Amino acid sequence: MLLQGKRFVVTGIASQLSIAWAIAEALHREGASLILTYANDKLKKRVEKAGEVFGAELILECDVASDASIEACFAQVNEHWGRGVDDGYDGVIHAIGFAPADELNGDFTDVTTREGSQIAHDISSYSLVALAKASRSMLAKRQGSILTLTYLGSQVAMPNYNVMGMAKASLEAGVRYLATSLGSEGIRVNAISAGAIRTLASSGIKSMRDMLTLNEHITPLKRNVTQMEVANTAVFLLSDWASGITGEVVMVDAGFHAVGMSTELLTLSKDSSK
Ligand code: NAD
Ligand code: 0WE
Repeated sequence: MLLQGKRFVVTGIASQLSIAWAIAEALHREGASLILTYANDKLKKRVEKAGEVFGAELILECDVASDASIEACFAQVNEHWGRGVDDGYDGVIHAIGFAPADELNGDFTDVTTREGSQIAHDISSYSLVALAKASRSMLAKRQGSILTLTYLGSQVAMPNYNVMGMAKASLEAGVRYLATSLGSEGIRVNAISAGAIRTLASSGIKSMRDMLTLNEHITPLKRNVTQMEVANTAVFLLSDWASGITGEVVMVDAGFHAVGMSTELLTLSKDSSK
C-alpha cells in the first residue's frame, strides 16, 4: 500500500465513469484517507455513494465557480485535517473541466464566444489556482502535491475540442507557474494528460465514438486507455516515488501523442486513391 496514512481531497466525481471516481478508488486501495467534493446538489447523492464505497471522512460541496464555495469547503477541510501533530494533508486532485456545450460542436471560429471562453477558462483553468490558494498552508505541512487532468487538445488542434483546448493550454501553464511558486514550500504540482475516455463529460460529444474507434487503430497500443490506468499514474505522482517530479505533464494516452502519421491512415489513403 503506497499511500498508507496519507490524506487527499478529491474533486470532480460526477459518476462511476468519472476519472476522479477511479482516482478515489485507487487512492483508497493504496491505504489513503479521503475527502470528496461535489459541484452542486444534483451530484451530492452520487458523491455520497462514492464516499460510502471509499470510506471518505467528509463529503463537501465545492463549486469552483464561486470563491465563497471554495472558501467554505476548504475551511472545513483545513479544520478537519488541521489539528494535531500530524496536521495538514498530502494532496488535492483537480479533475474539473467545463465549457458550455455549444462551444464543443462545430467550427472553432464560428462557435467560440467571449462568454463561453470566459466560463471555460474560469472553471477549467483558474480553478486550479483557486484550489492551490485554499490548500497551500496545509499542503506545505506535509510536502503535499497538487494533481490536475488535461488533454492533448491543449497542444494540437482536435476537432470540436475548441475553446477547451485554449483552457487546457492555460491550465498546463498554470501547472508550471504553480510548481515554481510553491516549490520552495515542498509542494509539487503536476498534470496527467489522459487519452480520450468515455465519461459524462465526453458522452455528449458527437465525434467521441469515432475518436475512440480510430484510437484502436492508430495508437501504438492499439486501444484506448482506461480510467484506472490514469488513476494508477495519479497514485504514482501523488506518492513519494514521484518526489522529484513537479511542473510536469505526464501523457497517459496509449501513445497517441507520439504518432505523427499512422501506418493505418497511410494505407487508407493509398486505397482511396486507387
Ligand atoms: P466527468 O464529467 O466525470 O468530470 C468532470 C467534473 O467536473 C464533474 O465531476 C463536474 O461536476 C466537475 N465540474 C464541472 N464544473 C464544476 C464546478 N463549477 N465546480 C466543481 N466541479 C465542477 O468527466 P471526466 O472525463 O472524468 O473529467 C475529469 C477531468 O479529466 C476533466 O478536467 C477533463 O477535462 C479531463 N480529461 C478527460 C478526458 C476524457 O476523455 N474523458 C481526457 C483527458 C482529460
Ligand atoms: O476535457 C474533456 C471534456 C470537456 C468538456 C465536456 C463537456 C460536455 C458537456 C467540457 N465541458 C463540457 N460541457 C458540457 O456541457 N475531454 C478531454 C473529453 C473530450 O471532450 C471533447 C473531446 C474529448 C476527448 C470534446 C470534443 C472533442 C473531443
